[in-house]
Amino acid sequence: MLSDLEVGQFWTFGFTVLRGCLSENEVDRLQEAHCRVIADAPVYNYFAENGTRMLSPFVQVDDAFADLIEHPGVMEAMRDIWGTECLYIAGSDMWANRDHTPWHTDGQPGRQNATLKTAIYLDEQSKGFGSLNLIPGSHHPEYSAALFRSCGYWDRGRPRLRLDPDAIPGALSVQTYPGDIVLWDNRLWHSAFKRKDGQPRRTMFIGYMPDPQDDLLALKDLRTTVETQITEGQPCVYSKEMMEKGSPRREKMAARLEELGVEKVREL
Ligand SMILES: O=C(O)CCC(=O)C(=O)O
Repeated sequence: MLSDLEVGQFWTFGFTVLRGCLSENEVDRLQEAHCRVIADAPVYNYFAENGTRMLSPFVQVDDAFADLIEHPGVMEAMRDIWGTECLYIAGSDMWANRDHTPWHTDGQPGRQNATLKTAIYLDEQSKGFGSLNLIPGSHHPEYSAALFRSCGYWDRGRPRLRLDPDAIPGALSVQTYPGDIVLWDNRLWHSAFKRKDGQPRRTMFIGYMPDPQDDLLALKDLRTTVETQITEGQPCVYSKEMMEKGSPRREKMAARLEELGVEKVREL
């Protein structure tokens, strides 16, 4: 359970690190599955042609990945922070990343509603070795918009910063070890750079939104966010197999999405 101070820090700074959230067995299982699956994942040449591989969505490919969605440690932390359940929004991506990911925020700078990501790493990550870099507090809409208006530009429709990537005031490199999970509001401005040892960043990201309850604007945002993830490659939030193999927690989350009027939650 997160302490009151940890919850307060999340609201203030926009992230928390769940240390040792995954057991050694869970990490081993993920490493094995990642190794097996990433070798055949599509090459992703968005930034450069250097062999980055990325699979999105990835959770349906192996039970080890799908089990991350409702991991009890993650669910509990989100509940501690929001006072309500958080819901999987069908966004997931897995990488062997050999590129710099420049400073950016996910979506429009200054947006109001939070979306969350868990970041799961298979190696130790630190400054110079592929860590997630964050500007603490930059998820607050006014801060985010001010940063972009004063120091930003659009790159092929995506918001970036014109600042020296290595010298942004207040930026933090989040050191993690296998088993740690970073839970963060992905309105935060963030980046990650190549590892100095030439190895790829072996990472997995999964997206959530807090249950909107009776907030009609948040509800519309949730529906739109999930529906934009539904494509030919992912016709439903949960595949038939995922529903068959999932725990009661998965059934509960799927049923709640349906209750909220989200379409194409499960394969019939
Ligand atoms: O490349 C990375 O590791 C950072 C990931 C990221 O930017 C994102 O998930 O939006």
